[in-house]
Amino acid sequence: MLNIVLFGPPGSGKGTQAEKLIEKYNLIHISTGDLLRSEVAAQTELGVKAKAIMDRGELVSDDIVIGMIQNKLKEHKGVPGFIFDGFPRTVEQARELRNVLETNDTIVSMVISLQVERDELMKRLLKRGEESGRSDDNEETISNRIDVYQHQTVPVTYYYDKTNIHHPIQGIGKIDEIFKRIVDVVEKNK
Ligand code: B4P
Repeated sequence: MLNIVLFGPPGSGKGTQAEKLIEKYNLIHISTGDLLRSEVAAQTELGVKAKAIMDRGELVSDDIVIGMIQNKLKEHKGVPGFIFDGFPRTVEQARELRNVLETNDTIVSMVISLQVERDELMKRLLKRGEESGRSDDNEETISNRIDVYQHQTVPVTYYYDKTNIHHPIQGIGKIDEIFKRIVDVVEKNK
């Protein structure tokens, strides 16, 4: 199986590049952000709780997110692989991902980490906020999301640095150029 973790700060292009990768490699897309937003839209008990957390730019609890991942993996047996977009975001989530994949006799094949600096992230997400009206794409929440990323999510890179599957990629430039950089890494390492 080809299991790719797409990693990077909010607004680094994970969702954008995931769409292109699933088409090229026929993978199943698992975006924890999208899964949480559908719970919010359906106004489930989980969605109501998650919305308040997401609107502050904080992370939803590991238990909830890991449960969602386990359900998705169960739904899709015998597929060529998965793209994990926005997951793992904590070291605990990274450990659990490893365990749950191991139970399914597979592993994370590679972690592709998009590198984009803070000013560019702010610019992109403020623009998306104007266009999509996403309630967490406002200046205060974006700034907190980036801080949360620095404190809680960057340690995940140290976790993967101990392996040889972590590939940092320059995430600034045209979307197709960045996609080409990612495909080069996937082709060399799959
Ligand atoms: P996510 O939905 O994962 O949101 P995100 O980090 O903003 O990334 P996204 O994929 O949407 O943006 P992208 O970079 O593609 O998370 C939202 C919230 O859900 C979190 O804050 C948290 O509360 C919760 N959550 C999600 N997963 C969780 C987890 N595992 N644990 C706990 N909580 C969790 O794109 C951004 C914009 O940039 C787009 O408008 C795009 O068009 C543009 N763009 C992309 N590439 C570009 C380029 N090269 N140049 C210019 N613009 C570009």
